[in-house]
Amino acid sequence: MKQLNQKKFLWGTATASHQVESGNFYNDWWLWEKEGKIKTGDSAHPSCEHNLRYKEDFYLIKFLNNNSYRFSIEWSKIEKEEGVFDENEIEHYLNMLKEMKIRDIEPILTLHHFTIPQWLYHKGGFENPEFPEYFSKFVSKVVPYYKELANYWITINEPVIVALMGYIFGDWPPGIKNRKRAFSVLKNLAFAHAQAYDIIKEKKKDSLVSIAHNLMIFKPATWNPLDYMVCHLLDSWFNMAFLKTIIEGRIYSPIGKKEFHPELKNKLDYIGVNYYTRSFFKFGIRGFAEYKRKNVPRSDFGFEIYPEGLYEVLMRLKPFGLPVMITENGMADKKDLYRPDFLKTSLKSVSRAIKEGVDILGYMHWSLMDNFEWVEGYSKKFGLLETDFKTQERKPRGSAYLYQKASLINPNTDSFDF
Ligand code: IFM
Repeated sequence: MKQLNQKKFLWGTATASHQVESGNFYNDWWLWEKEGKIKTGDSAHPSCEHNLRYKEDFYLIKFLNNNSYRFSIEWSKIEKEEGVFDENEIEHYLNMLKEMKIRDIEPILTLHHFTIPQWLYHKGGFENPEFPEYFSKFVSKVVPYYKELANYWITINEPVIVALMGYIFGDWPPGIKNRKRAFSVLKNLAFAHAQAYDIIKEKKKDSLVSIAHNLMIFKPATWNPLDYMVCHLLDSWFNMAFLKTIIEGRIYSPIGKKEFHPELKNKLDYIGVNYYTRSFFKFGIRGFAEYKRKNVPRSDFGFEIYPEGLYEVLMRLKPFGLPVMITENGMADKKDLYRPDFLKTSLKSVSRAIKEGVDILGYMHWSLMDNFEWVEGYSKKFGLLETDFKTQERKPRGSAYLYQKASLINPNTDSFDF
């Protein structure tokens, strides 16, 4: 197994620019919001004003005993017009990085977390065949500013979710329901990632670059072999295809037909994994469908609460022989009723996977504070800290105190005493 010579275990939380910043008026999600597509009618502005309050938020990160923080920079603020880069915005994120350095917080810098600039949206967005080049220009511009302060990079957050929500379900911009177009988006995202990977490595050789990949557990609803077949297919499409494409350099089905592109090969230094839940599936006359089991505990989002699954996904990734970072894990639980146990079991899953030989770099809880949950608005509360959106006060939930204790442990050498 490739080891990254890791000194410390990274403990942190994760956020994304559009979800926590004010003033995000220049991306596709702002247009989506103006079209009335946010179920709750909420606005992403001003959200948590993290762009104005980041120093106080870093104080809270230290209060949690965290030594790391995953955040994203907002492409649409930096490049409001095609090819015109806003130096003030670039500097803003540089200042954030400097403040992290002062506080000994290791940044995990995400370059793209769902949103794209409006000018690119009007040119076809993710489907534009030149999408990888547009993204590369942005990446080439910003990396030189941040490279001295950032070691860990995430090029693209959840590429499969981008394609699924925007091009298959059509619930996210641009609201398309067309599988073929979704697969072409995934192909573009694979090339965009690979080019960004090369740019970052060229500018700073020892950077550690990955994507944040959402992995879900698919379980058959019955003993019917067809249910098993469906789950196997979903696992290979949703979980494996994109990952294998950027590791092996072959464009896996359904994104492609295994055609080999050397420029896509070995483009991960570690695997960033976002894990939330498992789902049951059943084969029927109209194809396959999700089977919602009754009487199982669910989050406020309706996801089954299954923290043991984190161990399963970590073991699923072991054969790739790459270090893994949990780049997101968490649940929507306004009352913090289930989160403490969810957190405990998730962290025990991490410990167990480490004992069984998975090289784990760190764990980032989603999220630091309640924030704008895309089409769900502010209705889903993922924060360790509760956000009062009127006063901007952040208040630790019970789980925050638990996480504070956990973050003092090095799971490579010690076990959790919950
Ligand atoms: O809020 C999102 C995040 O932007 C991407 N991963 C899942 C989170 C919770 O739904």
